[in-house]
Order: sequence, then C-alpha cells, then structure tokens
Amino acid sequence: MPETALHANSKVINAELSFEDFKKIVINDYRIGFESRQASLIGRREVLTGKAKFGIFGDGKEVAQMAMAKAFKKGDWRAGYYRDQTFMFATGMSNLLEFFAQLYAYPDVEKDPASAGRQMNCHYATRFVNPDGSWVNQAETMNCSADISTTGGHMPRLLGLAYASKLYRQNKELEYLNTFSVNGNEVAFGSIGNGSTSEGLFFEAFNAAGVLQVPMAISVWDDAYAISVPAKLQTTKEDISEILKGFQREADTNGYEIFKVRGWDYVALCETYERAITICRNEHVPVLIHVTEMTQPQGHSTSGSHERYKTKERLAWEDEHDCLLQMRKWMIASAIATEPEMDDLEANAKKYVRDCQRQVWNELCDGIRSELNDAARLIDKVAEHSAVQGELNDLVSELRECIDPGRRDVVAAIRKTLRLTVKENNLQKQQLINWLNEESVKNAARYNSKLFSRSQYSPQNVEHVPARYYEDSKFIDGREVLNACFEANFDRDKTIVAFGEDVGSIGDVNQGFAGLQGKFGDLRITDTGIREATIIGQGIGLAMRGLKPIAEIQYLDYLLYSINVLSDDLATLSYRTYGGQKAPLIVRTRGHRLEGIWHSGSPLGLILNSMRGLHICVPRDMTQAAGMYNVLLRGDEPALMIECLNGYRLKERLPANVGEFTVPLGKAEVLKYGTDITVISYGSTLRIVMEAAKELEKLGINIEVIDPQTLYPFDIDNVCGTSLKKTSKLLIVDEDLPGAASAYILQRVLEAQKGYYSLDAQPRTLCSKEHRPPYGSDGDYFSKPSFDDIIEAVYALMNESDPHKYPSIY
Ligand SMILES: Cc1ncc(C[n+]2csc(CCOP(=O)(O)OP(=O)(O)O)c2C)c(N)n1
Ligand SMILES: [Mg+2]
Repeated sequence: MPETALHANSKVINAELSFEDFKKIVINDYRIGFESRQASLIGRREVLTGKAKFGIFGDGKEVAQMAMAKAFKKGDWRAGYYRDQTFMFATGMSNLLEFFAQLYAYPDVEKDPASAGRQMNCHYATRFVNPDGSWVNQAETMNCSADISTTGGHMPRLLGLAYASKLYRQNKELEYLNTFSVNGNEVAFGSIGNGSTSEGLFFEAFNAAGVLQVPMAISVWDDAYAISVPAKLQTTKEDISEILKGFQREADTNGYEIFKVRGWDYVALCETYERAITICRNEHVPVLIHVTEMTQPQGHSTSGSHERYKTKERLAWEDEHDCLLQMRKWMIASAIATEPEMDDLEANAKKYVRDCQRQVWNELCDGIRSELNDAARLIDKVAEHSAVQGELNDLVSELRECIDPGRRDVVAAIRKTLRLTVKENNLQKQQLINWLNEESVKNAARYNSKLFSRSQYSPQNVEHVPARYYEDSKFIDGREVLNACFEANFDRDKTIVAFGEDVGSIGDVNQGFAGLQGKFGDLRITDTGIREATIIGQGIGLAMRGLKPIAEIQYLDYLLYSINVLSDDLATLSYRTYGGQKAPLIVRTRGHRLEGIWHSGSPLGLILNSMRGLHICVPRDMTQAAGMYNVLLRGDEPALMIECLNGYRLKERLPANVGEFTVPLGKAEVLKYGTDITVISYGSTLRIVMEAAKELEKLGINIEVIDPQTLYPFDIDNVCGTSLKKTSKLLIVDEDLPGAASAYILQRVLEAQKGYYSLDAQPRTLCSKEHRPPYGSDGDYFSKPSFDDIIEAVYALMNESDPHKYPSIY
C-alpha cells in the first residue's frame, strides 16, 4: 500500500469536485496507465516475434506521467525521452494507433505523425509545421519537440524551449506573436532517466536554466538503473536531487525549486506536479521533480533481460512497487472502484489495445501486400516469355510466401528479375521497370526526403538582390560591414536575437555586434556563459518557437563542444520528423587560419560529415558573409556560418543595401578567369590563392580561381565542372587535413559534376599537415598551405604536363 493516504486537504480532491467526479478522473487516469502498460507488454511481444525490430517502453513510469500530464497545458512544450508514452497518451499528443505505427516503422506520416516511420519506437513529436512550411498556432496546441535516441541529448533544446517563454514574457515587442506564446506563460517540460543525468549536457543545461531563470520543469525518472549500471556507479550519493540541493533558490538568490516524490504514489505525484508547475509557470523559476522508486517491469528494452543484472530482492521489490499495482490497491482501499470493476476495466483495456495493435499491423500489411501482388503479377508476365521461367516462378512463389513481407522484398524481387533477364529482349520487362520507377519515387519520398524544409520559405527561394555600390561608397573594416548588416536586420525583424559568449556587452570578440546591445537591448543581444552545447540548444528551442536566433560559437575550434547537439538534434530535425518540425537557427562562428592549436581550426571535413541538414557557409570576406546572412535571416532552414577569423580588420567596401543584398547559397563564383588550371578554394586561403595567382602570371601560368562560397550546397550550377572543361587540370587548396574537406570537394567536382572526364592530369589537393598548426607565424607557414606551397603545387602540375616549358624548380 502507498504510505501516502489521501489527505483531507489534498488538492487532488478539489473542493468543487464531487467524489463521483473525482472517482471518474482517477479511474480514467488508471485506464490510460493500464492501456499504456498493455501497449508496452504487447509491444515487447511484437519485437520478440519479429514483427518489429526493437522495443523500448514506458512501463513502470505510468503513474508519474499521468500526474505530469495534468499540469501540461496548451502552448506548453515537451523535450523528453523514450519512456514517456503514458504522458503522450494522457495529453493526447499521441495515441495507441500511432504508438504501434511507429513500432512497426510504418512509413506514412498519417499513421506515425511523429516520424513517418523513421524513428525507433517511443520517439515522440507533434507536427508544428504545416505541409506548406508555415507554422501551426503553437499557443493553441500542445507541443512536443522531436525526441532523439541519445540520452541527455535533448537537454540543450529543452533549455531553449523554456528560454523562448522568457523572451516572449519580457520583450514586449514580441506581443504580436500570439500564435507562438501567450505572454510567455508556457512551461517547457523535460524528462530524463536517472542514469542520463550523469551526462555533461544535463549539468550544463541545468546550470544554465538556473542562471537564466526560465520556466523549465525537468522530471527525472529514477528507476535506480541505466540499463545494467546501478545508481551507485552513476550518481554521487546515488541521489540526483540530493546532490543538486545547492541549486535550491533562497530568499535572495536565483535557483531552482526542487521536489522529490515516489513514482508509485499517485496522490503525492498529483500534488507535487501541481505545486511545482504552478511555481514554474507563474514565477518563471526552473523546477526539478525527482521521481524515485520507479520500476522497469520488462527490463530496459527488448535487447536484453534485467534478470541478468538485478538481484532477486530487487526484482521482488520492483514487483511489489509496480506503480499501477500500487495505484490499483489504493483505488480499492479508497472506495474509488471495487475489485470486479477494476478487473472489468482491465479486461476492456487489454482488448482495446490488442484491437489497436491488430488494426495498425493489418493496415500496414495490406498496403505492402497489394504492392507485392502487383509486382508478382508483373514478374509472372515476364516469366511467361522468359528463358529463365523456372527461376522467375520460384522467385514469385518465394515472394508470395513471405510471412511478413517488406517493401525491400518486393523491390529486391523485381531487381533480381531484371538481372536474371538482362540479356532477354522481353517486352514485358518495360512494364516492370515502369512500376519500379514509380515505386522508387514513392520510396525516395518515404525514406530519403526532407533533409531540409525546401518549403516556400526555404533560403533557396529568397530573391537574389545584388549588392549596390556608389562612387563614394566607403571602405571600412570588415567587421563594420557585418555590424551594419546586423543592425539593419535587427531593425527590420523583431524576432531576430543573437547570443553567445561576449556577444552582448562588448558586441562579440571581434565587434560584429558592437553597440547593438545598447540599441536593441539585452534581450536581443545577449551574453551567455561558456557553454557551447546549450548555446546551440538555446538556439534550437528559440527557432522552434518562431524566433530567429543567431547563436554564436566564439571560435570554430570550440564548435566541437556543441557538435553532438548540432549533429544529432539540429541536423536531423527536418528529416526525423518528415518535415513536421523545423528550427531555422543560424550558428555563427569564425575560424580558419590564425595561430595556435585551438585558434586556427578549419575542420570542414568533420563538419560536412556530421551536419548534413545544415547549410555550410564559408564566405571569403565579411561582405559575402553579410549577403549570406541576409538570405538566411529570411529563410527557414538552419545554417552554420564560418567567418574568416583574420578578416575583420581588412578593408571592404560597404554596400549601400547592406541589410538587403543577397549572396545566394550554392552559387560558386569565379574570382579570376584563367586557362591553365582550375584552383578551388574557400575562406581565408582564397586571399593567398589570389596573391599566388599574380606571381604565377609572372611564371607564365594563368590559373582560374573558384570560390564555392558554400560547401553545402556545393556549386549547384557546376561552375567547377565547366571550368575543368577549359583547363583540364584541378587543384584544391584547403586548410583542412589531407583527405578531409578536399575529398568532399573532389567527390562533388569529379563525380557529381563529372569533372573526371575533363581531366588530363591527376587531380591534386593541397591541404594542411595532419597535426594541428602550432602557435606562431612559423608554425602557420610550415603547417598550412602557404603562398609558396600554392605556387609550387600549381607549377608542379604544369611541369608534369609540359616539362620543357615549365622545368622543375628543384
Ligand atoms: C549518449 C548516449 N549514450 C548511451 C546510450 C545508450 N543507452 C540507451 S538507454 C541507456 C540507459 C539510460 O538510462 P536512464 O537514463 O537511467 O534511463 P532509463 O532507460 O533507465 O529510463 C543507455 C546507456 C544512448 N542512447 N545515448
Ligand atoms: Mg534509469
């Protein structure tokens, strides 16, 4: 029996609520919890019998989630993890049909609105972007940001979702955005497992929310384990709320309200959530609700069994403290329901969940069966006139006998048919090919689409406006060009905010935002702590909630401290929700050559390989950067902007339309026309390439220099490939490691643009050394492509093709 009896003054029994009404509410809660449990039990069976691939469920966590759901309102947000099915059912943000659809990887957004079959089961999301790319009215809906599988990986985003409420409450200029917020009265609910609180991201986000004082309610579901690893090996004192006590706010400090409650105590849970969320919502104070004594009736996931690592005593304790069992006992003891009534409810719930499961499975199978039958009929027709009729008949029989066929079985059978009949002039084959082509389009939409929004609001659709200069246009420092661009955009669009280390008061370390905090206020241009991962998360949350954030990472070298968030969360967002969510965040940073192991990084290979789903902008100067910002600030897709660290004080001409002109993404530019060699480079090295080009002319060599400007997308008009047709020789000058970004560029130019067919010499890359560049100018000279290196690399190519005209230098 729960120790917590129903207190006479309990808020669960509201004075205005009759006992009958109260009973109905409790019984309904129990029904939701029990259905959720059945879903877990059936779900596990579906995996073990092979219909689903993997299962991880929320059994043992049901009661706390019903209580949490009671405090969750329209306009609120969730960022949580895979245990939250009961909460999702109780709020109506998901249901049993969707639960099973995702379990079976049903690739249909109507069936699995969270991910269209792309995510593992129990990865939740609501759709807050309409099919035309516009936002839904988030103030009128309950909102769930899309889960990711990395435990703790959602914490930075949770911070951002909560921070948006602070901006909506405090910045009166945003009041008109009432489809995103009602005066910032929303709470961002987070959930995390006890084990995952060991992650750095948890602590970083936890501290930041305490500093920022945002309405973030973080629930820790504590079942004393993280797969097999017990609390003793996870958490100091085995108790997360105990060790976080220093965050408790006091009369004259900021901080948290911290609550601790047992996961099987329905009444205490309801009371705790009501109290905690009221404080969080009204006072904009983050709260921690540590829910202890939770269980895992089926163990961690379908990957193993917990009998392997839990003692008999622990397993017996878990049986006894199963939250639904405890709630049931309490309901009977409190005369809320009789035992037969409970039996009845449970029997109905079991049947209902089973019916839902069967319905989804049958619908999925019917769809695939009908495709299979189409394909089988077409293969039969090919077989009628084929020399390999027997083999084809066997293939069709095998296909028809498939027990749980997938689309891969259907498509593989067709592809095999085409291979087997490759030398036959069989007229029936064309129908098969046509059918396969049609299915390929559908399968590409199912499995390979929506890496970017590509909606009407995509930066690709932002109108091209050339930069305008007058005769008296001034030459000013590059940083001042950026500063003017930011000022114009902040004036134009009240939703734009910028934040990062040293961005606020001094206007960033290179003064791109200098003076702008004074003009636009510290809610729009804001300093943050040193916490790269949550700076990105802050941006993701704001961007999801209709604001236009520029999140600054002080130097490119420090992007690594946020790469998990960029790669796992931001880059996958559109894809993993099938375009149902977006976060048009601009990540601003500066990099390439300066001096020192952590101040001269250019790890574009790493970035390109981990951030597909973001535009990667590598402008050669601040004017080009400004033109790209003008595009991105008007678009709805995320991007990383890498400014040239050594370019802020170089003189550039200020465009008259500095806040409006655009540099389209993916448009390569020929900086110098030439005939002998195509040289592709980007960012800071371009200046050196251009100097080298002058010297090379003295040696009788005329190079063509191309700046792709963005590495993703890369040169969409094939400027590089076209240049190669003229020069037939290729050199890539890249500050990244050998075989890193340059390998990517080679793939784009030689394979995608078919540049290979234009070559008459081996393509070359000139990169940095494999170590990071040491400090000092000599370190730079001997580590990164230098003026001399470029000249010699170009010359060597010419020497190779005509040693008489270009005799060897050495
Ligand atoms: C970053 C990361 N590391 C490891 C894993 C593998 N993993 C998945 S669940 C899990 C245990 C999580 O335990 P806990 O946070 O206590 O949550 P519970 O499953 O117990 O509710 C681990 C280690 C992961 N998904 N992500
Ligand atoms: Mg756990």
